[in-house]
Amino acid sequence: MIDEWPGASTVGRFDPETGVQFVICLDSILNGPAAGGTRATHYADRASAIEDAQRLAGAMTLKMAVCGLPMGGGKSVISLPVPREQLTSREWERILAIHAENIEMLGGNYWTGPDVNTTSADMDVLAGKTRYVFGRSEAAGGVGSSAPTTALGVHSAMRATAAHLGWGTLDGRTVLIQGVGAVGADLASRVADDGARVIVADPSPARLAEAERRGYAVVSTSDVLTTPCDVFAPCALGGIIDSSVAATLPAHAVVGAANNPLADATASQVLADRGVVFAPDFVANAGGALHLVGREVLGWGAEEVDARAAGLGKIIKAAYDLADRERIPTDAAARFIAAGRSAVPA
Ligand code: NAI
Ligand code: PHE
Ligand code: K
Repeated sequence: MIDEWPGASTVGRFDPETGVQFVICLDSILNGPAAGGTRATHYADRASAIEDAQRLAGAMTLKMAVCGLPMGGGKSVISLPVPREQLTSREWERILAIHAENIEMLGGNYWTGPDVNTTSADMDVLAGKTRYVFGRSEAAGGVGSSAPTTALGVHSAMRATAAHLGWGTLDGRTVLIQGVGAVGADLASRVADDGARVIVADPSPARLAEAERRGYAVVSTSDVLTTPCDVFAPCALGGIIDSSVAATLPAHAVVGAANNPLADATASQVLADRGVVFAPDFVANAGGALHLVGREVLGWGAEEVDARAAGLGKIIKAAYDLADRERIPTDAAARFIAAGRSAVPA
């Protein structure tokens, strides 16, 4: 996968004591230091960990570029031999210490932040050993979780999609949210406030109980891709829509927070051919980057950040219009927009 990757650099390290593989990918530093979160999860093998880190880093480059943020794209993957919850706190401390050392070695060319299975508390720990960390807790002088701003941006993208499809608003529409974690739960309450009927799926019994308390319908995680809805919102993990899912997904639009929800290169064309509108993930979920980079690098206040996240729908709309005009998939259109705003090639 290194042979085929046009990115700037991939660095790796193995820790024999914990059995953890560390990967940091710098996709691009053309617009500034590469930035992107730290994902801690289990992968089948080292090649899949590297490949995921590379694809996630590529999405970060596009996300920063499309928002005009002065950063490149990067990502860290901490590939765990066991699920995150099975690690002892000692092991996790050791893992974070090694990760911090790896980041420090990159000398500021890579800045990390929270991602799947890492939190602001983990960023506080990393920050004890390296300064190249976004999203520390507010108590430790950071700007805390980026999830609320991410949800705000996804909501804006969903509203723009409803307008584009001629629905006007989300009132009376069915929105199926895959994953009601930090972003998905916040998104659910936003679209419910717009009058949408919310359906959720999540493997966590506690999260489902909360969803039911709020009056949302629930479907099993295995039925997510076959349950009819107006908008499908992937807010769990990526890689869920391959070309065959794209050919059958019973939705009018896909608008969510998950990075890289499309699993192969033709899925977006297959969706487009069926008239299923796809909101490019690296635009729809850019609220988190706006929060972290806007507040911690550019010195924006919370209102400025929220106004920009609420404006992501305008970029989504521009991508839809360009896609219609040029007869190209919406993600390709958004790449052109990103390239036009930065040094990143289309
Ligand atoms: P989270 O970890 O708080 O929530 C993920 C939720 O998905 C959890 O409730 C989990 O139980 C659920 N889940 C896991 N497997 C599932 C499955 N097979 N079906 C349905 N649900 C499943 O994560 P968070 O922060 O809400 O992020 C969600 C996604 O959005 C991730 O892919 C993340 O990379 C992406 N994202 C998050 C940003 C942020 O600021 N938090 C920014 C940009 C992207
Ligand atoms: N991991 C989040 C994302 O994918 C938030 C993040 C943004 C983390 C920028 C670090 C830097 O957008
Ligand atoms: K997280």
